[in-house]
Amino acid sequence: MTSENKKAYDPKKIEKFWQDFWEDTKAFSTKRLSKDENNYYVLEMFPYPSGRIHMGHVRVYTLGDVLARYKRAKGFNVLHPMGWDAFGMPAENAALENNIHPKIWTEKNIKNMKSQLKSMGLSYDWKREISTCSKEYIEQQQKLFITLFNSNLAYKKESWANWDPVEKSVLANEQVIEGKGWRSGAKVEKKLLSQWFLAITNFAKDLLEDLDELSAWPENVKIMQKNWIGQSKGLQLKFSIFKNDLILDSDENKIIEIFTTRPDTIFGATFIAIAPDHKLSSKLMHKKYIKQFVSEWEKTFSDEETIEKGEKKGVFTELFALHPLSGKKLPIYIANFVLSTYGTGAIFGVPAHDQRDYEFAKKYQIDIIPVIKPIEGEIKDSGKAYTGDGTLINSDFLNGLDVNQAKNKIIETFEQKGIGKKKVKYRIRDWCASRQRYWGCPIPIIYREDGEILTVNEEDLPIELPLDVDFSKKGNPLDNHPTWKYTVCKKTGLKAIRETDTLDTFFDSAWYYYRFVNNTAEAPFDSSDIDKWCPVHQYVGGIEHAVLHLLYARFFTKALKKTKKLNINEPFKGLFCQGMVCHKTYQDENKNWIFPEQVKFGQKGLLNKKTGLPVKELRSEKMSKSKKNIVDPVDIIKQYGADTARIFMLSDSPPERNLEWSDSGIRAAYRYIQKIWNFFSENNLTDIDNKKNIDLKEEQAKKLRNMTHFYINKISICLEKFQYNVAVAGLRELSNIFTSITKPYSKEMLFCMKETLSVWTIMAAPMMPHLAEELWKLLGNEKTNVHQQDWPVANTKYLEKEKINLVIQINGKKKLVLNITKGLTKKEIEKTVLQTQEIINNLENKSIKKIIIIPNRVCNLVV
Ligand code: ANZ
Repeated sequence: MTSENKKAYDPKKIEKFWQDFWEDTKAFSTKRLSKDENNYYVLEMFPYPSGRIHMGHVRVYTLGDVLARYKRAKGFNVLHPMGWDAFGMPAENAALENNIHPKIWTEKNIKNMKSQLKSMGLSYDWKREISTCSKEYIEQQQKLFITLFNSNLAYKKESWANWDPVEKSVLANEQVIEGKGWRSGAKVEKKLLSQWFLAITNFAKDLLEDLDELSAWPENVKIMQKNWIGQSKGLQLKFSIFKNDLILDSDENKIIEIFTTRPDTIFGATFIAIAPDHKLSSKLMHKKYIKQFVSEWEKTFSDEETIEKGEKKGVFTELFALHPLSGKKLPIYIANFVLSTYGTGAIFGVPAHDQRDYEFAKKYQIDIIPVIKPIEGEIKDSGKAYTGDGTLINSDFLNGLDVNQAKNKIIETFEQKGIGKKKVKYRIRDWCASRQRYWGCPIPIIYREDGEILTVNEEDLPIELPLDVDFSKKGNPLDNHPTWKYTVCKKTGLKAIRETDTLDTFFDSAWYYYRFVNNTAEAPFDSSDIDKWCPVHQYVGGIEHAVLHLLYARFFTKALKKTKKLNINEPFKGLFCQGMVCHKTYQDENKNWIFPEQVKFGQKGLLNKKTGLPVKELRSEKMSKSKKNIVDPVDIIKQYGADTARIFMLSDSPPERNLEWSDSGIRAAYRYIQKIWNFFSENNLTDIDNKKNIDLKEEQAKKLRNMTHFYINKISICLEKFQYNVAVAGLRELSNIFTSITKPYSKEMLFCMKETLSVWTIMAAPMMPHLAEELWKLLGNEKTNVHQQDWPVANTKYLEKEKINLVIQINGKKKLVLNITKGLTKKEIEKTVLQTQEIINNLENKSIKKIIIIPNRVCNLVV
């Protein structure tokens, strides 16, 4: 190509061309369903359609796309779908604020975001697109709800809920921040509501134990899940209630069951405390002061954290319990720090060794009896409970034992006496899945006038949302609707009312990946399809979903297995959590946040472009709207193209780490793409036939071939290990090599150059797919496209040729330089060095203490 017809690379035109081409030719539709051993399912967490993609999306979807494209080139039949987590609160808020219907708002956003995602050049099979608010998805999901209901895995019960009085909605504990609603900021109250629950606790043990199966999950995610499930091993024991003024109607009321993880401390128990909503408390409501205490408690929000930090309060019930070993009378209190939802809802208090009990005992002048003597130091009231290890004292037959021995002994004693049992408890609670909100999947349940609760008949599904709703009224719009909830039971003709709660959106995302496998199936999914694709081979998404979403998806899988709808145990074989995209933050003198694009360099430092006033640069943080430290990917793609954005995202840092966004980085990525494009267009290799792998004679050509194979090997390994930044570095290194070869090329070099450029282009394709297609054409491949090419294979024959100079030191002093094969392992280097005669001579009468190896560079023998 001559310099006159050399054109600059214009990503705008070129990228759009290839995106349309891929779509028209159905380049990424999934094929060969039958050949299941070669199937590979790449999934990225589907987005909430807020209307605009952000940098977090760009990062996660680029990572997934690199993997999908790479696996295709490796010969896998890849399923790479995308869809929309389309229900949720923002749509309803938009309805309120902008007077636009949630459905219209959501559909418009999906359309926008879809075109933005397309402009990133992502290789999705769009035929499999799903939207959780679509009629089809709702129908299948309602069937799943009915399955769970029929298996007693979905049930209704009265429970205390965190109530946001402004949003008029129930909040999950995570949505309450310092006692206030996460969105409204209103003080959260408690409200007793009848709600739908999913029996996730039935699977607590499996959810915990099966984490061990997940070897391709990040350790930190597994730890978070473990903590959330919260297994505790201990003793459940009975205390009998001693003399009371209750009308005791059964034996059951004469005892209190208690769960403890510290049975060793039982001789230090000086009181009993029960939860305000314990069944015994409810029997004492005739006492005015108790009723008052409980009603006060009902009004205040309390999660475990606030309880831990807050004041420990209680009331004495005027009842006593009999200590089962010492026979002492222990006063029974109702206390705000005892939860009805954990263990048995009752505790024995050991103020000397539990901080909550200690604070409580101090406040109500209850005895404090130490029973554990610290291993070192003396027992003293240090203003805190002693929770460490030690030796038992003041404990009768346990005296002298250590904590573990005492635990075993006491459990044995209680089991022998038949008044206690070893018990395992879990902290995880059943999943409250109902929301008093409009924009969610309706729960397919009716309440018949005779009191029966029934599921809707399958032929009447889906139960769709009414469109004519009034969002201006407070409360649940479905409940306020004039007609929607009124229906009739078909079987009996009796009147009935529909459930007006909708499902938590985590329900929608707990099974969406199964729907992708066949999004037109008449059942929620076809298990034979699932067998071919699932579990998902690689799931990519944010660490913020480490607990809830991933736990719910795991629960769903286990629950559906139990109901025989599925035959897999875990939904996601591999999990990868990408780091966040960060940017410096900027503030003006009044502490207003300033967008980076509004900041310019002035003579005296940073200035606000608009006002000219000084701006302070603050530390880099995760990009967020609230701090305005965001860069809009749509603008970046418009200006520089998707490949630039992709390559920058991939190269800046390891995928699991946070990434620091920088304009200079983006510009450098853009220049690199231009440079490659120029190099390819300046060297016309169209007519060089590189099909036959001829033997090379010239040194330089041989060297280039060796390097090419070295990088095929390196880049492939990096892609397998999610070291995408190193893979990009490899591409750059190889391109530095081939662009610096002096011209004119010999005939052999022309041949070898074409070989290298072809391989480079195929390897660049997962990361810079548009550029790669274009370069492929420049290489003269008229009839084929790069995304159809097989991944190159490194030939070991060439690999071994690559040598490096290894500096050998003894005690840090250079002794000699060895020319050895590149890329040896530390063990191999050690062996080679120790077998070298000169080193053997040098080491005579010396013994080696340590060998420090910096691969490919230095080997230092410390003697
Ligand atoms: C006596 C004792 C003595 C306790 C001691 C602790 C320390 P983990 O380990 O987190 O599972 N507990 C039991 N049920 C409770 C409830 N419903 N509400 C509040 N606290 C409850 O916690 C188990 C421990 O938490 C149990 O062991 C019990 O107090 C308390 F030196 O029993 B322990």
